[in-house]
Amino acid sequence: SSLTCRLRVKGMTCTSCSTNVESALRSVPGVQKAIVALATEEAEIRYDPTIVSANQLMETVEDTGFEALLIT
Ligand code: 9UX
Repeated sequence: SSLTCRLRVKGMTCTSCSTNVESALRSVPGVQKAIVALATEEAEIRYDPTIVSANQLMETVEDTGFEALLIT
């Protein structure tokens, strides 16, 4: 199964920042797809909700040093 959530990621200043957040999200078990856009400060993540929760995805972003807010 899969769900998609969008997060606002605050504090990214260069493309390495967004790449680092993307890599962190993609390394989480249950994440099927993660795209992080620097310009819009948005992350779109497709994930298996039986394995990982949106809250855990937000914690993953925050562990990389950025603030995460749930959009949808
Ligand atoms: Mo860019 Mo971001 O030099 O944590 S990687 S500022």
